[in-house]
Amino acid sequence: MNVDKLMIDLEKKHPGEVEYLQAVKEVLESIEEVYNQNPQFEAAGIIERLVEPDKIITFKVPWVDDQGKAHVNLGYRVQFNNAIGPYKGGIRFHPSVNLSSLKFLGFEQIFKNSLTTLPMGGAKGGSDFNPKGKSQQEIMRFCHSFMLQLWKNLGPDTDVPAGDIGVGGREVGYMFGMHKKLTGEHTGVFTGKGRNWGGSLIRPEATGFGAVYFAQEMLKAQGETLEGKIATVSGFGNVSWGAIRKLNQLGAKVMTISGPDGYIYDPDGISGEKIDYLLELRASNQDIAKPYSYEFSNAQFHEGKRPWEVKCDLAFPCAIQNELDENDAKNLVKNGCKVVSEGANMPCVPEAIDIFLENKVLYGPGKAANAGGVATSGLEQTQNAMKLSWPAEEVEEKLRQIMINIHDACAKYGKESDGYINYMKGANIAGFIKVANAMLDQGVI
Ligand code: NDP
Ligand code: 2IT
Repeated sequence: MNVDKLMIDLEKKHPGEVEYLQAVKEVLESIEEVYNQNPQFEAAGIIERLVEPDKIITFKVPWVDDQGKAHVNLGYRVQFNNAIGPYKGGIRFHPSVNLSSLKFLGFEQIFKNSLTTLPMGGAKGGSDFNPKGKSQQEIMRFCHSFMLQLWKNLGPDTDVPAGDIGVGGREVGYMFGMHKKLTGEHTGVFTGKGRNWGGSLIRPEATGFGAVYFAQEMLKAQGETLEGKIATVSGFGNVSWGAIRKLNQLGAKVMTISGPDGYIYDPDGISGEKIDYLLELRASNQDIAKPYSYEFSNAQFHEGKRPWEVKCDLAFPCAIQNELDENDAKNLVKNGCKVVSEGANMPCVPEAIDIFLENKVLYGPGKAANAGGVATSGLEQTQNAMKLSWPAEEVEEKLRQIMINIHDACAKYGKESDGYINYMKGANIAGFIKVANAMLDQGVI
């Protein structure tokens, strides 16, 4: 494999798909050596087949707002690779959604799902629909229309979506409901379902919990713990919420949350009733930053800024891709940050990752650190197939063990001669090998 040549060819085929090309390049650079040591991969064209999705479904999503006006959004499902299991991955509703962002997310999902050790292929879907400011009825109509187009491509053994940005339990409920009506079947075709109709008891918090467990393992490998550590977190969505709760439980202090408009710094720490208050604001579809700083007077809102300028031991980017740039990485290193655990998918730009690796920061890439969400989705699928429900403690213990196993797989392939663990390299190699071997076994299809 020649990474430069492959990237030039891909850029020609998919011009302007910036996020997708960024995600592919990172994986190719990490696996190049292993790939070239295994000529059977080259002979079977594994990489050329792996970088192109199996199938892309695109459709329009017409819907009517509360004033009776019609709108049209674009809908997609990128079914990337199902070598090790049925397609699996979230659905994102956000104005930035386009084919490039969903291809990057679907590509990352292949390796992430492989790392969980569960039988799940990689996929992602979504729409450029913006749920912000929409009424409950508008969201329901949109979700129903989206599913009317997509349902034929899904199934518990075919493709199993879940949530992502802008899609939580409510949206999964509406999409599942329409799927159930069209098929007449109540199956595990979605994960992140309601807790009393098939959902795993800790799926909403699982991604954030997992990102903290991953950070805990990275620290443990250096003989350290989370106790007393200062953490910065970005976003305040599903993933950030889970991360903040678990950080507090394990003795760390959380100083920040953020939104697209800026970040909140709370010197007293964000915990307990403050988290409940934030959840209430979020549920009522309000902006959270300003009301929070009025309610808790020591908190400061830094408009237009990102939390990475705050001194911390641990950083958890949990919002969106490319939200932490080279300067942010320099600031974190200068301020003594030891651990970066990505709750979001690809939140750090490549130049920021280089800075972390050069400075021996413990950097947990999203495909490993945030795999707890999809892993718990995999557990939900298992429970649905068995027609059983496991208690929350049992699911969380399985999740914790999966995160330990992912950490160890990354360490196995990412350990360098001086003992530093390059988790990015380790995650890419460990995730890749399993999928590549499955593709070899199944022939050129
Ligand atoms: P949510 O929609 O629940 O939350 C997203 C949060 O990020 C919101 O607080 C949002 O603010 C904020 N945000 C959006 N854009 C920006 C920006 N440009 N700068 C700062 N903050 C921003 O999504 P999730 O928590 O589910 O997802 C967050 C990330 O985690 C995504 O990268 C997703 O792909 C990844 N992920 C999610 C998993 C899951 O299980 N949900 C699993 C694995 C990864 P506002 O609401 O004000 O727009
Ligand atoms: O990025 C992700 O891993 C998710 N949004 C969760 C996917 C899933 O199927 O649970």
